Amino acid sequence: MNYQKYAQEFWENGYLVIENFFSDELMDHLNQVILHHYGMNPDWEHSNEFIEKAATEVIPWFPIREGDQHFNVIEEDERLKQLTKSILGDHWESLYLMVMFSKMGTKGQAWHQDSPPEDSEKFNLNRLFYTHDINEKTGGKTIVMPGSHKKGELPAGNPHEDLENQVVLSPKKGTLVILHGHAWHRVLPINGEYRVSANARAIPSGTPEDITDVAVYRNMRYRFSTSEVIEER
Ligand SMILES: O=C(O)CCC(=O)C(=O)O
Ligand SMILES: [Fe+2]
Repeated sequence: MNYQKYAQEFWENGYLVIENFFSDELMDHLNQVILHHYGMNPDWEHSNEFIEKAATEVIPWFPIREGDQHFNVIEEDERLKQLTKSILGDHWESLYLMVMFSKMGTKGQAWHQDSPPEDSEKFNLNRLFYTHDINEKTGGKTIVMPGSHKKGELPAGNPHEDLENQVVLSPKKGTLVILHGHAWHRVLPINGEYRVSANARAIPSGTPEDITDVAVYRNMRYRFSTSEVIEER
């Protein structure tokens, strides 16, 4: 794997897609672990205000934080570590591993940035992997705006509208998507029985651990730790 080339591509576009990064066997196994954890009809965890206003319907789970060992193999993957190091430099750190589950017929996730972009040095790195195919049938495709990690604040506007030059990703089982937290991104509505993604987030050295506490949406900034809208847009 040419880590330097991948890092260059990442810094140019704000994202990177590598198919077949993880094996089908590992992904099938983790998908089972995930479905076992959630069941098919899990309760929402976010406040109703957030779900309505953010137009984001996803239920997070932090398995490693809860002592579940099944996902350690992702954090310990040497290729993923090397790739992360070539992007973030030495002394990068793992932030947390978050699984996201969305039910059939839900909205996906509106356009957002995972953290405010005012300080370009302070950001999280999403290391997303997919335990099942995301396609026309399942819905839930991930949309990214190339180069937007360098464009500052996501413009205010309609939470889910198509934007010119957006790129639609259909990650397959085992695909790794590396995505800058300041890049503008969203997830389309879910058509299949469920949609699952997982994200082993990392940070460059010197980044505050609560970097992802405030997210930027087109209609607000939202603080997760206190469940409050801190700015209307
Ligand atoms: O599930 C995805 O494809 C993207 C999720 C996302 O927005 C994130 O992990 O920051
Ligand atoms: Fe995100």
